[in-house]
Amino acid sequence: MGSLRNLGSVLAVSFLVCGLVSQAATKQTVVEWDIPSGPNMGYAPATAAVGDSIVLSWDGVHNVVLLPGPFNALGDCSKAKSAAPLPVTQANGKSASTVTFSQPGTYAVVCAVDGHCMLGQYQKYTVS
Ligand SMILES: [Cu+2]
Repeated sequence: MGSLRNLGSVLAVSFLVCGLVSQAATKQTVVEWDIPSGPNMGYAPATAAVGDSIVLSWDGVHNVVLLPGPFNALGDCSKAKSAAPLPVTQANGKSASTVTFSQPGTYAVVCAVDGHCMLGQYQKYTVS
């Protein structure tokens, strides 16, 4: 009986450790989503791991499209128009969409509202 109880304790600790490890392994980043302005025009390219998510949060009229593959704003902003924007949630007067990376690769997170992408409202991600 004692050994069964020990086994139970070991399993409980194992599940706890696994839970902590998996929580630490994925990251959620919040990005204020807008047409960039100021001296550093545009969003700096970023890296992420599979399972990480990006919450893009905004006021006003924007949306979020996830484009897989290499991205060059000059040629590829127009692709965002034909892709479906991600679902939007509303909270505290702000809108938000969440991108969760499920596969490694290169991606661009893009606003498909007219002209916003060409004004720099996109961010490239390398996911590994
Ligand atoms: Cu926009």
